[in-house]
Amino acid sequence: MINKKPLKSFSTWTLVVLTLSINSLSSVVYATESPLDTSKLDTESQQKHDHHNHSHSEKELTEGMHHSNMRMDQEGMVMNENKDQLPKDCPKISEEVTIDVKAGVKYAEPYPGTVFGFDQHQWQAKPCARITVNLTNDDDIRHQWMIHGLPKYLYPKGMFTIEVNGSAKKTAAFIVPSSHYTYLVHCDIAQHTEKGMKAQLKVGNGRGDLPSIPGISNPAVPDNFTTLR
Ligand SMILES: [Cu+2]
Repeated sequence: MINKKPLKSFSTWTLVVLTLSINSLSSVVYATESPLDTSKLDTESQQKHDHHNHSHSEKELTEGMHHSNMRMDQEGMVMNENKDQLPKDCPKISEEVTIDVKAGVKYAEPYPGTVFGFDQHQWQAKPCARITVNLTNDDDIRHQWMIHGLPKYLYPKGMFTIEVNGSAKKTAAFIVPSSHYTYLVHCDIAQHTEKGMKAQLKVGNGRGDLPSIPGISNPAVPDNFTTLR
């Protein structure tokens, strides 16, 4: 009995220690392997997910370029550029016109009541001219040179747009049709049109002046600061 008891207690102790060791060992193994496995899986699935998203956005971008004729990068965006498709009423390109235009708050200074501006507010071109626009943005915000009223079979929604994000320059070209017309040019960022970023492109004889072009025409609805008495 005396011999057996220590043996029994020893064996019980050994069993406890063994069990504890196995438990802690397995939990160590579990603790080291399990999170590794999980993180590995997470990373893999994340990579797959990222890859999926990446290819998806690339596809969307390509589709966008195809459908709306848009190219974009970190510096900005060009929509509906047309360097070579002649409008159907134009037998050939009549002349090459280059418009170097600057955009920024400093160009609003000569025009009271405006905040944003272009350095020029009017341009001239012959019917069927190819016009290359170099838009330089001197501000740290977005500005656009957006023209409306072009033939919709060449320019979706009748628009051609250059947008520059912050201080940079972007170039793109378009071809005007044969009609004599005055086209509206503006920056469509909220409040910029209203606060001075409005201009006109006259093709041929044009069709009069558009209202509220800084330095060119009076506003359609003038500001009235008369105090009510
Ligand atoms: Cu703007």
